[in-house]
Amino acid sequence: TDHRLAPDVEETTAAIASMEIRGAATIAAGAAEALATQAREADADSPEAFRASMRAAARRLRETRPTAVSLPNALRYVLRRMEGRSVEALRESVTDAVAEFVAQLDRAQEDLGQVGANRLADGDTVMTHCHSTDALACIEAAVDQGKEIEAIVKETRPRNQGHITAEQLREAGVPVTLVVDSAARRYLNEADHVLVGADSIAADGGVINKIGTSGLAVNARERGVPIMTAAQTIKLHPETLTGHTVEIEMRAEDEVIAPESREQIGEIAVENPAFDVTPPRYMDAIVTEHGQFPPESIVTLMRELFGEGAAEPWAE
Ligand code: RUB
Repeated sequence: TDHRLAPDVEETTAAIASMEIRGAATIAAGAAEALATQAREADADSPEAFRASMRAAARRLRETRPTAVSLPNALRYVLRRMEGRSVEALRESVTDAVAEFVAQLDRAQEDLGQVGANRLADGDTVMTHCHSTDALACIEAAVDQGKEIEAIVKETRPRNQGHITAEQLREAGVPVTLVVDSAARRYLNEADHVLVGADSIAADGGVINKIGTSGLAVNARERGVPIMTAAQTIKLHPETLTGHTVEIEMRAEDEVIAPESREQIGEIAVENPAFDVTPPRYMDAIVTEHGQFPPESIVTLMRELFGEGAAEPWAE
């Protein structure tokens, strides 16, 4: 059967794939809002057709990028709350669930920001990697508490999300020093904390985040600089409870090297993994809206919040 997707859903799908919408929390909010759009615009003539079109939209959204678990977690949250005997009732249950999900996402970020801010002292310098709204929430909360914070921002090749971080920190009144990724170890001498986000957190406490996070964590440990991950619980990866691993997205090689340069070099391989895994022993704390956890004990929270292990709600 042909489950036509609302044009806005197609647009969101393309925007996530092209990284116009990016970062795990923002992807989750975008996907949830696309489900609300689908619910509003689906011209289903029966409850079954409506449900089928919602599942089709969820499957399409899910296929966009593989690593940030906040995306399937958002889709699960909404579809599991879809209920009603009429199309109208179903539609309302979806739009209500989306509104609740997005509000919860914002509240979680605010709450974890307070927790993360408590780890930062007046006068501290924080080193960042990539662009994480959860990580920025910690620095912004610290600034709101009246602490003076400075930042050393890694540019984060190949896509330079560090530029977004630099701009947002500057807007928050934080003095920023931008450095190339390979300068990170040198500048760890001047950092009191390393603060990163997460796309997924595995049951063993492994943190999956932008490529380069694991090397940064090892260097930070060697320098004695504490490193924390700011990650609301939507980043917990339920499938890792049953032994699955987190898929690391491989992106296009033209993000790494321009086609002309590559042609000039000749026959070489280019690889572009977007994420890596930081083993729990190199991470000091995972900061969530439920407080901070040593990575090794995050599994308790994961079981509590995601332990149900039901069938995927978008299955055909
Ligand atoms: C973004 C990235 C971010 C996490 C957390 O990668 O690795 O650190 O997604 O972000 P990309 P947030 O740019 O490839 O999406 O805290 O905003 O969820």
